[in-house]
Amino acid sequence: MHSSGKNLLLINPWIYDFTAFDLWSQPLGLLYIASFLRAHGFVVSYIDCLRSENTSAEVKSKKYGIGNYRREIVETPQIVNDIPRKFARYGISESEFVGKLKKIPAPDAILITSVMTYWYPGPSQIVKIVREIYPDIPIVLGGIYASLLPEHAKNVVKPDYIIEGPGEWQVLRLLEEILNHPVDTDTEFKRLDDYPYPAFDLVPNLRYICIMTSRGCPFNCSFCAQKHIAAKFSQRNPEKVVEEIVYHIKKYKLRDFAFYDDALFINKEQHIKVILRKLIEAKLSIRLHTPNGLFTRDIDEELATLMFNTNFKTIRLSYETSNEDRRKDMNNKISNEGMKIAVNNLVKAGYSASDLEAYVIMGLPEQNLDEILESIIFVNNLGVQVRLASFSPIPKTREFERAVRSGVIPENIDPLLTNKTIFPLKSPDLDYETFRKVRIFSHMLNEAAKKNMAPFAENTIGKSLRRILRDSI
Ligand code: B12
Ligand code: SF4
Repeated sequence: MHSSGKNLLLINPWIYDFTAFDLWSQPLGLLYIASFLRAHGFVVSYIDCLRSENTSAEVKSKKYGIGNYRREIVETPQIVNDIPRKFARYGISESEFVGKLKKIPAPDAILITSVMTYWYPGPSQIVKIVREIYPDIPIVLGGIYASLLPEHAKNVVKPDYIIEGPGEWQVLRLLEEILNHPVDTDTEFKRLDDYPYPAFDLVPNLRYICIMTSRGCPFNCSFCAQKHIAAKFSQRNPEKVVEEIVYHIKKYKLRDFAFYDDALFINKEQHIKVILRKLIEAKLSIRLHTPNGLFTRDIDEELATLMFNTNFKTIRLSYETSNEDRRKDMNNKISNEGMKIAVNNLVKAGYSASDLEAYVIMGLPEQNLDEILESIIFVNNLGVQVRLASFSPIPKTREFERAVRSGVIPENIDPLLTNKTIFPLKSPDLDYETFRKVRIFSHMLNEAAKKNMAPFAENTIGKSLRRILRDSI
């Protein structure tokens, strides 16, 4: 039994960036919080600044539900205006936002999420606007930026309350207190599997579903902040995961599912393999996607076959770099040999190598151009598509601390300067032009891989081409 009647407004802010793309990107944490609070008697309204019923015609959807957001060029913030690219606000227009704000039932509290640290202008702008319209309503900020940079958020975004880390219980307790509204919490929400499914019914133009089979990760890689965001590593019951997928298929009639797990393949015999076998038994017509990099060392023949048979369409492998020493220093969970074995297993299972993608990281401190090119070539020699990911130091990570210690960045760096488009330019070998050429080079090799060509393979032509390449970039 829950008391009810309190209205909450939940907001997913705009993205301000040089580039943004809807790569199965939902504010999943906020959608979890929405259903959790509904289950405790609150009435929830939702404004998603990135999508709208009205602007849907302007959002070009590509295959599998991903696509571009509506884009509006805005003034580039002073601190990054040396970057020769246009700065934009992605999502609905400000007037559409204000129009929606005025239509919803007057809220008793406003809850705003935040994702990338360098997207803080989004929540900041939202707080300004909602304060003008609802000056006396408490504003709560949570999410990744709020968890990693609470002090910055307090001073710059200026919400009334900040919640760090997993938000379901914390926000419930806070709302009880600030709204003077005790809620009967004699509920069964003790484990992840007890949580109600994320509230996808609130999302305008829902085209895909994001699914989490676990929270957190048992590792602690030098560049990753998950330890400061997610709770202790815990996995859901495989049967419950399949039940959730079946529920969403029935309710939304959608086929595309993207896994949001940090570490999907951990404990694979008891977890992902069981989930996939059950999905096969259920004979569902689905397409699965893993935009987050997968642990390659876990992809044995059986897992590869299960992935093929459950229709994994987007497979992104964590590779990062061909430099084994650096890799050990970063996390030690991938090896060149392990990468070859994983690709072989996936090919044996039925994929063509060029269906697969591998993340290569660029712009790491002290990473030179040769290392990046070698890594791209290694992936291309396997026939796999390269996905360049740009390194940027994330607050609270070892890489961030190292960059501060070595004087590369000040401790209180404006998060805008850690934007993934900008930060790699600080590496000694990479200026904007080189960065652009490396991207073009990897696109060219990706096209070659689609035609089963590896121009830089270990043969005489390949060796000679490598020499020419080094001289020309
Ligand atoms: C899924 C994911 C993605 C997805 C989509 C993300 C999205 N929504 O747009 C994809 C694959 C596209 C992606 C891409 C990237 N990502 Co990413 N991603 C994640 C990941 C693994 C999970 C995020 C998530 O949804 N978790 C699930 C939900 C349930 O948790 P949550 O959001 O934290 O929500 C909880 C709390 O935060 C809180 N909460 C959330 N909102 C609110 C609101 C209120 C009011 C309250 C009270 C509480 C609250 O309660 C929630 C429930 O417990 C995180 C790592 C992590 N463990 O967080 C990295 C992470 C967010 N990504 C990161 C990075 C670096 C990237 C990339 C830049 C990588 C690259 N170099 O290309 C790209 C670029 C993204 C872009 N669009 O520009 C970094 C963030 C760095 C930063 N500076 O902020 C993270 C933290 C990983 C890391 N390396 O440490 N990512
Ligand atoms: S990078 Fe991946 S494996 Fe490493 S700590 Fe983060 S989530 Fe875990």
